[in-house]
Amino acid sequence: MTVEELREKINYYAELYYTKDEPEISDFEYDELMRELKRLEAEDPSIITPDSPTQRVGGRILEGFEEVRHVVRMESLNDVFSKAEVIDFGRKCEEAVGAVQYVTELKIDGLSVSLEYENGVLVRGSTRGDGDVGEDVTENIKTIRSVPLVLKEKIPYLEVRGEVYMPHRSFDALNRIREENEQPPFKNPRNAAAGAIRQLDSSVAAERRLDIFVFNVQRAEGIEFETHKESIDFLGRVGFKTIPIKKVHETIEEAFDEVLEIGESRGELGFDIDGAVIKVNSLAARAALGSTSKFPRWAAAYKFPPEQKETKLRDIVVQVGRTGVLTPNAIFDPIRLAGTSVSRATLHNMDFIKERDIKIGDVIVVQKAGEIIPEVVKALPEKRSGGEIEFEMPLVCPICGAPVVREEGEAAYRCTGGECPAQLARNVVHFASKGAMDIEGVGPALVERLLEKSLISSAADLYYLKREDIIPLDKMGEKSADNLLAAIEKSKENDLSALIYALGIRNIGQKAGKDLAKRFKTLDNLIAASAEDIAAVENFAMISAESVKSFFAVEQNMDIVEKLRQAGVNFNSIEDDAGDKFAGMTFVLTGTLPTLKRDEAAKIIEQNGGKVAGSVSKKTSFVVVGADAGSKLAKAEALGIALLTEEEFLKMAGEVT
Ligand code: 3BD
Repeated sequence: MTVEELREKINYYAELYYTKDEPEISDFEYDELMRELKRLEAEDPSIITPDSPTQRVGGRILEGFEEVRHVVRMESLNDVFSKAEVIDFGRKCEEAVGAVQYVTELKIDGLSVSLEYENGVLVRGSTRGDGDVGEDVTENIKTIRSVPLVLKEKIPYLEVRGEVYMPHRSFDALNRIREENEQPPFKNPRNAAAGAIRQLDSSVAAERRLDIFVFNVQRAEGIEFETHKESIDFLGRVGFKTIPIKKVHETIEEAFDEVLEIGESRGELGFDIDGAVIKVNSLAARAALGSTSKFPRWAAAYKFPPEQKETKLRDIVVQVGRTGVLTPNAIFDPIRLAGTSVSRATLHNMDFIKERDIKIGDVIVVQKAGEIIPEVVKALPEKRSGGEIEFEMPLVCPICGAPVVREEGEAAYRCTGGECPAQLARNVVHFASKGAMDIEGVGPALVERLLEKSLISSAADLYYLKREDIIPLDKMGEKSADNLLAAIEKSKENDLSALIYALGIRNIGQKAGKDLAKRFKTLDNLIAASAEDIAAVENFAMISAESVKSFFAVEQNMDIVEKLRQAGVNFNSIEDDAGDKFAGMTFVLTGTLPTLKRDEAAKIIEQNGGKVAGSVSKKTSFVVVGADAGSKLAKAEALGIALLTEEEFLKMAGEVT
């Protein structure tokens, strides 16, 4: 088989799998073919073609996105919320242009993009932006397997519009991985898709497994259509995955019936829709109807009301969050909403329960709106039998037994226990977080497990963990245990500023940690300092100074300090503070520097009292330019900002002579 034949074969199976959803060979067989193609292309890169399926894995890393001016404006949609409004929409169309036919489409809950093809080759993919100007996200668009890189019919020019979305399967897989890596999960597929399409590193976008439905021809040269359906059929023929058009309707009522059918099926689609769109089919009628300043008069989007169901509230349980706040949660008989089973929802706080007059035993209405998270809408008091029980906040914390208080003017009830396990977890996570002791691998999940097994009772105990303690923790292999111990060990050498911040003293953030370390040089000096000494530090308020004093006045906190000292944690200021050469100056780094890594250059700037910014503006003092610099360099040149090579920069900093 020649490379061309192999490529054709893969593209054929890929289209069946990704675009038509009718796989003909197993994943294994497909992977085999891909591996072979990759091998051949690696041997001789000159044979790589733009439509090679190997070109979808991403890898290019951009500095930013270029602007794209949309030649044909990416219009909005007119939202309607009731059958009456839909009928009214139809009446207006027909009053203006006479009888028309309608089509009904799913309204995919994703983000709108434009795809442009020259002579059948994908040349650009861009976001909608404000409708006139979007961003060039071609590299990320190419990673979407159902986007054809080359069309089956090579017309001179074609621009189509589609909706990029994340299928439930991709979303679930992504959040599972994020959870394993102790990253916060995405709230819903839409947010996850939006995050993926704006990745500067396209290999990240490739992993997110986005998909697309195409729904409109924006511009075409070399072909003409009479109806929307015809244009969509054409798009399907040349290789796009299109929103299916089931039927052409003769009346608006009939079109609305299909809207309701779509509403019924929304739980079974495998992706989120937030409504249905009704469009006039004839393109001549569309042209005659035209657009308002915002949206076309020939289309209407019907938004589905959130799905609601009744169930019985069995119990209200209280959760203690990491900040000590008590949150009541509703536990109810499981119901299916928007495709998943739910039996639990937050009741937020006591005010929420009082305002809605919710009692344990009530029949309640639960809904899932745009967000994936279910919420309790109301109770139905007319369905009470008399045995319902009023909920009361516990007077003591269900976790540690310390008194619970409600502070004046606050909705929240809070646990006062300084050593409440719920707060302890938060303190340890903070201690190990980035900017604090920066111990990789110590996140909420691990800390919870360590606390559960009583392996730690404070952050300082992290330094006393033994290999044999942590290997048995689930999901922890020998390798990860060793990595964890190495990360903990390494953190002992951190600068005093990180340690001060890591202690979690009220009102003492990262900046305050740095200022205190600079002024007092050792932790013992800081402990011995008076509130006045501390308040004399530049930018320091008395209240922060008092927080420091009261922190070290608590016996348990001093125990932690002693444990840290015993473990060999560094208590001294070691950040060599090169001076204030760059005081008041803002630097922007762009491109690849010959010897310095980005964070190394940033460190030099900060140690000299300067600031590092992410983008060039009039306030930028210098731009340090490396190889392959992109838009930032152009902007600096346009604004007349001084440019530096790495060498010039190092000279300025006094690092070289
Ligand atoms: C869909 C406009 C027209 C071509 C303008 C009639 C508003 C998002 O599945 N048709 C669809 C879908 C969206 C559409 C049109 N047909 N516009 C359509 C759409 N089947 N989601 N949209 N959009 C796309 C938007 N996006 C961001 C900000 C404001 N508006």
